[in-house]
Amino acid sequence: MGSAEKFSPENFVDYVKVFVKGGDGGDGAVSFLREKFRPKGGPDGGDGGKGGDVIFVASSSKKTLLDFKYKKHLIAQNGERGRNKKQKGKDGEDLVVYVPIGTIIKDSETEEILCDLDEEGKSFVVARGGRGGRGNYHFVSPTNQAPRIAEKGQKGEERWVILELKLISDVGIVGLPNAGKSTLLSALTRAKPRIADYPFTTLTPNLGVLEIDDSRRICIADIPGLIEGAHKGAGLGLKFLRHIERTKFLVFLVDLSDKITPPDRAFEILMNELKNYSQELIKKDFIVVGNKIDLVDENEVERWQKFFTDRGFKFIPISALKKINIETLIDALWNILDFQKKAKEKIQT
Ligand SMILES: Nc1nc2c(ncn2[C@@H]2O[C@H](COP(=O)(O)OP(=O)(O)OP(=O)(O)O)[C@@H](O)[C@H]2O)c(=O)[nH]1
Ligand SMILES: [Mg+2]
Repeated sequence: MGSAEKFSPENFVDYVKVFVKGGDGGDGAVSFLREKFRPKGGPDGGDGGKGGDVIFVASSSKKTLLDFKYKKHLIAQNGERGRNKKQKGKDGEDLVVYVPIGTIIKDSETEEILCDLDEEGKSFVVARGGRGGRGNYHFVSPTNQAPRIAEKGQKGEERWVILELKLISDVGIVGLPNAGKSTLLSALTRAKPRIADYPFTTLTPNLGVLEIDDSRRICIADIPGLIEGAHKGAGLGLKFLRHIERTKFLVFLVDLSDKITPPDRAFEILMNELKNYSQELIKKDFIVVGNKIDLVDENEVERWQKFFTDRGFKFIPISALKKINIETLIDALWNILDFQKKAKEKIQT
């Protein structure tokens, strides 16, 4: 999976409102057979074609909803009208629209979730095309052998819908700016996010896949740094938290070498910001990972180890840059996912 960072922030579109309309059905035709020796031939007006559907399909080839920033009207083709000799009009073509995996489609008025396109290839007909009208030959009756009526095509369905992208990943990394989230993502996966020693290097979420072996893969999301007051819009705000809503658990990454915002304070800020975004987020399982152990002495690491474990949290000290203790972290990530999976299976059986 590539990094989404090649997109500039304006291009990382994860929320749009679009108008969808199925094609109108074609009208049925009014027509009469005209032949040389049968001046009064019967009615032969064909049926109208069906209007095309608008269909959303989840595809890994799409990373954002950018396509819809400027193209907000998605309208399928109309069916053609019926013709003489009982010929049916051509059906309108379906409009197939590709969206990133993880796109949720909501009715814009009720906000009701219509569909969650959370898997490659999953599709949803969001607006059906109208039926074609019947041609006049259907309306022959004992009292009317030459009907001059035909049915109108049915209008295609239309509505405004909201497309909301919520990335699908197993683990979400949250931390203050500069904690080393992107460095950790690049240590664990083949993703190549931008890394630098200034805050807000990451402006859009990055995804990477940790391949432990052929049968064990973990999808990890690195999101932009959070700061105190993010819920009031400080920094990049909290909007990117939507991309960790669907993760199975969180990694709180704290910088053990940070003297200005020490790990306990960093942890408190992160918890508080998450809580302000949604109560659901803080119900997720999490572990605390202490980064940059290469910059602090052992006593300091032990002190933080004790601090977090005393509070009942799992704590793993690492250096993302120097790749120290990364294997331990990978084992922990896998074990938690495995444990969650088994617990879930137990509930279901
Ligand atoms: N010494 C040391 N430096 C590290 C370590 N991990 C990350 N860094 C450095 O810390 C700085 C910030 O790293 P990033 O990975 O960009 O941090 P981030 O959390 O993604 O930052 P934002 O995207 O701005 O939120 C970079 O200069 C990294 O090289 C580490 O384990 N040890
Ligand atoms: Mg980053």
